[in-house]
Amino acid sequence: MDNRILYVRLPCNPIFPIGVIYLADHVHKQFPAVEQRLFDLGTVPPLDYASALDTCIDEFKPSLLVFSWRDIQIYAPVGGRGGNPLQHTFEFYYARNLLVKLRGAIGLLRVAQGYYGELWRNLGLIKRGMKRARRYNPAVRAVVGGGAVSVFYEQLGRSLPKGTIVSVGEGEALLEKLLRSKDFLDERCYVVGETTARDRMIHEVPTPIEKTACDYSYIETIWSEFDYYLQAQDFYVGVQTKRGCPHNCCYCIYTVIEGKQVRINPAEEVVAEMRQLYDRGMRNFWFTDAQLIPARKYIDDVAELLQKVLDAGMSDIHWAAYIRADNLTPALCDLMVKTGMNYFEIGITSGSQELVRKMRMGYNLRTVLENCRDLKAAGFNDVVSVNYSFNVIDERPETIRQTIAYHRELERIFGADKVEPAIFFIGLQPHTHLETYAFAQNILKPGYDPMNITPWTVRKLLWNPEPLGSLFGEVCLQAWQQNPNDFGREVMAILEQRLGRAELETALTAPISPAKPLALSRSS
Ligand code: B12
Ligand code: SF4
Repeated sequence: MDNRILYVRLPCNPIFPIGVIYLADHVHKQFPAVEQRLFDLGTVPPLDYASALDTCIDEFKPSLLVFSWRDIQIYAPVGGRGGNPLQHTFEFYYARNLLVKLRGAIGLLRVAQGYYGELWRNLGLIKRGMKRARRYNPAVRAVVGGGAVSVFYEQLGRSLPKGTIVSVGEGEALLEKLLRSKDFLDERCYVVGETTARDRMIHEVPTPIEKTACDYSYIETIWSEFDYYLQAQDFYVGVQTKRGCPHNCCYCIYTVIEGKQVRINPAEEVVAEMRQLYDRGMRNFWFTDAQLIPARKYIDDVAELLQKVLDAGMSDIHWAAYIRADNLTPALCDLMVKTGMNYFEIGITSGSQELVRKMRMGYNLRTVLENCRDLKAAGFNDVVSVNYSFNVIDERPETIRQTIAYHRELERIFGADKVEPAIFFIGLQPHTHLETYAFAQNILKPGYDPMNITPWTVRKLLWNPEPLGSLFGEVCLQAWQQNPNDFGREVMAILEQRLGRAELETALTAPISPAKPLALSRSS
């Protein structure tokens, strides 16, 4: 039987499904004769998921089902799909008023219902799809992958049908081997009920592939919902310019999923890909790299890319990305502004150099400020989101005061209305240094279930330990009460009222001793 591949992007907010698009593009380039179809449940109303999937399978009769699952974790500083999970959790744990606590408990129940509901629904869709496809191809196989599977590959396998291939990280090489009927088990994957995930499999180096411009004239022939994303003017369409991040930030799993080896897609290929989208009317792009400029040595590559964007005449676009703002030069800032960067996120986590060092983040906060001044001088006048995760490690009133001083300096540079503090509390993820630290501190025991969201597990996974945990709990509750629509700024204001602000210089200098980086018993 000929290979017929159906890519199913499982339900998710409508974010451009770049992962499955790249997979289908890669397969098409290797196997032009293979029939493919792309089906994005992100564009289907929830009540129609099952029937729409059935219809698609009945029409296409796939022999291989590729399920892509983007996200599972829901903790964010903004309202999520089940309301604001962070707010409900904090109400439940930290509210003194019993009514607010009760409201938190009810909210948490709703969050749990939504979370488990989505999990079971997605697992149900995979099983349903398999059953339906078997009517036409008894030997049909299923492969599951995507961001959520990469993070929770060990846990998800327990609930998937026997024979399902569970994949970690990028899937191009695995699909290629599957289609060539080659042994694929040396890729980062396992088969449910037949093999088990190798110990520390996620840490294995991904098989490098050479990325060329995605061929959108092919993609539009296999994907009828493409227009959905083209028509809405506010979508940021994903374009990947590189894979990998060389850093070691203690809470981050990107550097493991994508690997530490940075692999750059040739600038002309990236621009050729953007040009195809541009010609179809797209003007907003999100460079989906874990970091657009992972280290100083990649500055020239990004400059080359942006120069080529300009040379290609795409002068009316906007773009956004995660930016490590310690890796900028005045010339690069100039290009960033000229090419239309209108939003970026910096994940400094703390405004205290001491803590940034302890979290192994490799940022020099003084350099970040200098580079931000260059960016402003180059004419950047849009929004920057600064991600702060309080209380990760060794937070003290003094380090909070330093973070406030740092934040106020960023506001002085860009304008207070342009700097959005995004207040996160780290959701502990498996395979990170922070997890190892939690084991070493007896906060978690090996074998815990990171997907479990019972209140006692969430209390540990949503990282906000005492002695400061209750203070942050109270401050956040006050901020939601006083100004729910500007939560981040309100948190900063309350913290400043309560604790004051340090001298900027103290934020920028980390004492060499005793500020040792996070001490762990195991290295990766
Ligand atoms: C860029 C990014 C964003 C951008 C997206 C911008 C845009 N317009 O595209 C923004 C900032 C908006 C964002 C938001 C969020 N994100 Co995000 N994001 C990422 C990031 C850094 C890259 C994703 C990406 O597009 N990569 C490029 C494409 C090409 O890769 P890909 O989609 O992963 O697909 C490849 C592989 O996964 C694999 N693959 C995919 N499907 C399949 C299927 C099979 C069968 C196989 C074999 C392989 C395979 O092959 C593909 C090609 O190589 C990842 C982390 C990371 N480094 O992967 C997090 C990540 C996807 N995000 C995540 C989350 C949680 C979110 C949020 C839900 C956070 C929140 N709580 O608010 C939000 C909201 C998203 C929503 N649905 O509403 C999680 C998801 C996993 C989880 N923990 O649940 C990730 C993995 C980060 C993490 N470690 O936690 N995100
Ligand atoms: S720089 Fe960003 S992507 Fe890289 S390890 Fe740190 S947090 Fe993760």
